[in-house]
Amino acid sequence: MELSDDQQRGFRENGFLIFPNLFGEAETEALRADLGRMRDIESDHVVRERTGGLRTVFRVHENDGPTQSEPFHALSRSPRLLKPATQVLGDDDVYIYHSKVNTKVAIEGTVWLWHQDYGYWYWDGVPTSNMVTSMVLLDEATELNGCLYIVPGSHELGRLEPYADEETTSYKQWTIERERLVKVLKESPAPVPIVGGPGTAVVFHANVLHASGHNLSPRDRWQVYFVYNPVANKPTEVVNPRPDYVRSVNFEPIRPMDDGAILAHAATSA
Ligand SMILES: O=C(O)CCC(=O)C(=O)O
Repeated sequence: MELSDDQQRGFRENGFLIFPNLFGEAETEALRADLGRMRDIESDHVVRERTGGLRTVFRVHENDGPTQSEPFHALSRSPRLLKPATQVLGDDDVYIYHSKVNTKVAIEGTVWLWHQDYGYWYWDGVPTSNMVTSMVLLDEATELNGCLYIVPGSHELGRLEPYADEETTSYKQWTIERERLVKVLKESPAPVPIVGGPGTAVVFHANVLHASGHNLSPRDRWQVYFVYNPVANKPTEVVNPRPDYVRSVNFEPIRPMDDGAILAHAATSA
């Protein structure tokens, strides 16, 4: 799937692109079914809310480890995600830096504070912000169920220094000091809600400011995220690196799989 010149310009200007219904119903159902299998796994790869509901399952893009998944492995290498990502990165040799499913469960699912991903990936030793995240909605995302919000053009702000918030939720989050955030948000275009049906996807730059609210609805909001990083931009060594399940050390460039691979692998893993 080649991006048009208009789409490429849109990405450069806004820092993100939305692809409505990029994946079909059978594909998102197969992915959801496999996530159902993973939800009871006890591992540091799996994070729960303080109330016990599932929050995040990390490292779903590999074929090994406690959260391995054939359908998610195939999705991460789908030409529909990989081609746009490599196009906007300007590099065909990319590896997967990080992946996760955020299952913001009905009523319990909590906030993701405003942040830029490169804010803390910089501390992982990644030299530049030339990285992108591709996110796919696995069920319907609405404003009520805590959809993602993206601030258009915020990648142009460069990296805003974050701090760690260890209070707000069960998971340590990097966010931006309140006064600075208020100023940036007042001076920026209104945040865009990433809403839509299952299979809708978005690709966004690592310096894009984004966040999401609490799930106030009676329905879960499941979304999967894959971060693509050029091999040429792999991290330098840092003291106390974060674990591999959040910052992969598999720097092997990935190659696109067949476009039918999600369904083919769902059938074999069923
Ligand atoms: O799933 C969400 O609502 C936001 C997740 C997010 O921003 C992140 O993991 O960096």
